[in-house]
Amino acid sequence: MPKFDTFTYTDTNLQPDTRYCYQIETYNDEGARRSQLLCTYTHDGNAIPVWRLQLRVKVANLANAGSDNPLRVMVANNGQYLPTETILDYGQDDFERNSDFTYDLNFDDIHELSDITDLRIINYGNDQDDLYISELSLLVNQHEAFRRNFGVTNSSVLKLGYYGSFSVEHAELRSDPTWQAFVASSRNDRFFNVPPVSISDNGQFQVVISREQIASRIESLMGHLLHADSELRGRFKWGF
Ligand SMILES: [Ca+2]
Ligand SMILES: [Ca+2]
Repeated sequence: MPKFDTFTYTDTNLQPDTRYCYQIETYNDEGARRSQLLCTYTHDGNAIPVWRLQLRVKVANLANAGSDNPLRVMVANNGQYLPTETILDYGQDDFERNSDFTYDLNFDDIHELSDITDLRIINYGNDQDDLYISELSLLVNQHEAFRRNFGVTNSSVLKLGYYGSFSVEHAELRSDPTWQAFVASSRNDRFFNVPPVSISDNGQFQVVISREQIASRIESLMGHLLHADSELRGRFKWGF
């Protein structure tokens, strides 16, 4: 296309849940120039809603397995949006040896299941404090949608050193048996992804948010902001 023109292009006949990359070439009398590649994924066509996203972390029962560092979690790095990030730090002693805890995650730009294109966790802190993980699960709508079991021995557990990270890319996520079972249940059971509801006095459906859920989501958001918000960072910490 000529420089300084604007245009719209709609690609058609795309495959579902597939990564596509685009590049624009502009030109004038002096030659042509290409943009960077911009990539994103198509939706899978199932339109499975997401109303809660959680990460379960089981810390290994081994010496030095626990960590005082927060865990940075990034999902949906699909190229269209920045990854949706949560820095996990609840008002408790997190990631203690042999602990098993489920954290809420932010899901701002995740509207449906297939927006979850990848998962990445990072041992995020200033201290050289390794974290050893035995099991990881991603929960969507309070059901397990991905699981990785690293076993319990020193040679098998996932070891996250100083800023060490673990990533699950698109193909691995989609081929995970837990993911496939989640999608199958979503397609076969129309109530599988419906949040708890009750009927109000005037006959309307109301979504029921449990005290556990509201407390956990606020605790997750506050812990995230203590690290992510420049106004709060370093000025506040949880007391316990
Ligand atoms: Ca904490
Ligand atoms: Ca440690």
